[in-house]
Formats: sequence, C-alpha cells, structure tokens
Amino acid sequence: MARELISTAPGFDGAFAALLETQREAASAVDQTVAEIIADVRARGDAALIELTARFDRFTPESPEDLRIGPDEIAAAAERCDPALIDALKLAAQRIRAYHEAQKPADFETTDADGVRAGMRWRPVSAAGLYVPGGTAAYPSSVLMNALPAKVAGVGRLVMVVPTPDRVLNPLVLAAAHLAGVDEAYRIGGAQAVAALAHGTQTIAPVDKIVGPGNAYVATAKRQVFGTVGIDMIAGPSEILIVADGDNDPAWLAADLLSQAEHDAAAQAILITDDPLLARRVAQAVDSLLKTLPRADIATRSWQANGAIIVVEDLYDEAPALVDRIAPEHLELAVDDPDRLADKVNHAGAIFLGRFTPEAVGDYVGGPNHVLPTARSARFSSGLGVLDFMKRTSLLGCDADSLRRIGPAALALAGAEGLHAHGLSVGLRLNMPVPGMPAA
Ligand code: HSO
Ligand code: ZN
Repeated sequence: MARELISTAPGFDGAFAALLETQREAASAVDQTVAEIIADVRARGDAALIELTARFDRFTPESPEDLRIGPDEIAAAAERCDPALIDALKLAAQRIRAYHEAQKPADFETTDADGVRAGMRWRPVSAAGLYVPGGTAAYPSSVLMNALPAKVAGVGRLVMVVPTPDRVLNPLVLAAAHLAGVDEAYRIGGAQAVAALAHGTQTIAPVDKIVGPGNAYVATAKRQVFGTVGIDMIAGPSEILIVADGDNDPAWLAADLLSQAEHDAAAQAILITDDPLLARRVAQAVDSLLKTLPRADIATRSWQANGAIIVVEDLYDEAPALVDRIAPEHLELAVDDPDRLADKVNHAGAIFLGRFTPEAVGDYVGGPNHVLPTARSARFSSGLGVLDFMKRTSLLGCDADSLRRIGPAALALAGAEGLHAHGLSVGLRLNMPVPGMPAA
C-alpha cells in the first residue's frame, strides 16, 4: 500500500516533507570504472570498443567496420516490423515533428536609440549523439523524442549508439531511427559508447552534444565528458502526479498511476484528490490492476515504496502549492477546469489537461517531448526540445557615430580596470586618451 496523507491531519507537513525527501535512487559509485573505460577508448579507440563490447554485450564485433549498423540495415528494418506498428510510429513522428517545428526560435536584430545594432542568431550544433539503451528499455518512442528535435533544429549529423546484447537489436528501434532521420548508427553501449561519441575513434567521428537516457554507467560517463561535449539532462526515474476531483473513474486513474510506476521500481506515482471516497477506490483499483500487469513486480515496488495518495479539502486552493513543491515530471489534471489549475502551477515538466489526456498518450503520440526533468528539477529546467540542439550567437554593430556615443563609457571602464589595450582599441577610434594611461 502506498502512503496516505491528509492535508488537515496533524503532522501533514512533516509527512509531506518526508515524501519529498525520500531517496529513490541508490547512489552508485562507478566513477572510477567509468573514468578507466573513457581513458581506454581515448587511448585505443576501436580496439577498446571491440573488447569492451565483447565483455559487456557478449558478442565480438568482427572488425571496426562491424561496429557500424549500416544504412541498408537501418533502411530495411521496417520490413521486419508489423506494418501497423510502422504506421503508429509514422503518426507519432509526424505529430512530434510538427510540435517541435513550432519551437524553432526566431533571430532578432534591433537598432537602439544610440544607433547601435544588436541582435541574436540561432544555429544548430553540427553533430549530435543519441544514446539509446538496450534490453527492455530500448523504446522506439524515445528514439523519436530524442532524434526529431535534433533534426528539426537542423543538426547535420545525428549519430545513434545502441548496445545490442548478444547482438540482438529491436527492429522497431531501427525503424524509428530511420523515420526520424538518424544519419549513422553503431552497435555499442555503456560508458564506452559515450566515450566514443565524445572523443571519437578511428571509425566514429566525435559529436558536439550527447543526449539520451541510460544506466548509471552511461549517466556517469555523460557527466565526465561534459565540457568536451554538451549533454542534456541526467534523467532520473519517472514520476506522475495526478490531481483529480471526485468525478473520475478510479480504474482510469489507477492505470495512469501505474503507467509510470511500471517504468522503474524507483518511479513515483502520487494522487492528490479532494474526495476521500475516490482516494479509497483508486487505492483498490491499483491493487487489483497490479495483479494483472506483466511488470507487476516493478510497479508494486514503486507503488509501495514511493506511491502516495494525498487528500485535501479544496483542490483549487491547496493542490497548486503542493504540486509546485513536488515539481513533478508529469502532472495530470483530471478535473472540470484544468486550465484554472494549470494557471496556478509553476513547476512541472509537462501538464496533461483534463480527464481524456492520459500521460501515456503524451509518451507516444501527443507531440510534446517525453524527455522531461525529474527529481524536482522542473524547478529550474525543461523538457528536451529544439533549443537543446541549438546555440545563440550575439551580434553587435557600431558605426562611427554610435561608437562616439557609447565608446567613452567603455574607455572609462577600461581605464578603471587597468586594461589599457582595451582602452586603446576604443580610444584610437575616437581619438581620445585612455584614462590613467601614461602618454607614450
Ligand atoms: N514516460 C517515460 C517515457 C516513455 N514511456 C517511453 C513509454 N515509453 C518518460 O518519463
Ligand atoms: Zn512512460
């Protein structure tokens, strides 16, 4: 059974704080191992990749060229998939692409009152790497969610790495990569794949930014190569917070809660409602649904350790502040007037409006990205998007007149900082001395 909290009961604040503070993910100490793997890939390149793949993924690539998943293999993957699934992927890709197209930022340039031109210009990163986990977490939907924003941003070279334990690869992952426009792919994973993307090998040219989820080794490797390359966020276990009034089908909400609980035993599912009867019915519905799920073991562990049902007196008054403190990855608003509640919420990775918007529809085909900030990082960060694959360049332009208007202040400040070459580069153009600089 998940925890039950009642906002009017004594001790609620302490219990709520304890819920927020629960350490969900075991800290792993893999820094040293990861550092050694990265050093090995840097020193020996492809040879290290082949050896590490043999060790961790239980097959030995025949040659450096065999590390590559060739364009023909990628293009042919769809033929090995159920056509209905390919159609579903196509719908998802088209909707995700359209949503992300709308995110493309506009450049701007203004000429201000001093006659100075100032502007900003966006350009894509040249090459990006996409890590796709192997095994059960090889989600084709995540390939679309990571790859499409990069392509929409205009990334010229998008490289996918995916571990293929025993050399087995889900063809739907490749089909998704093909649909999304992945340019190159390699059958490598773990810290060694991140190292290869960051530093390059004889076969794999380095990229500028690495995105995508992974296990503790992958996350640690991304942290260690940060600076050499850019990285996205470090994703933690999934979270869902549902705010629901009494007018809901308990089975729907139970399914929504378990949709994230089934991702990971460390996932967190929370319900906030103003109806104690609904709270009880959802708890019962969760228990009976748990008996039927193939991933019942994971979902049960998540629900028991991290799940919660919070009963409040007034949904519209009390829930927004609680939501902000939780800063959930996903927020479902199963109420009559979801916009009224959404307006009062400041911290959430993604909001799902109304009873007919289950979070799961957003995981696959809604359009917005499903790579979202977890572990309360929605307080300061956002889901993956087009901007993550772009960077800004500022533009500045003076002419003789505008330099004459703003230059003297620069000259004064350069003099005060003792940076006389700075002062001269302005002063020479204005025919003015640098304050504090002895005459030559
Ligand atoms: N809900 C996950 C993404 C996902 N769901 C992929 C299904 N497949 C992100 O929190
Ligand atoms: Zn999901």
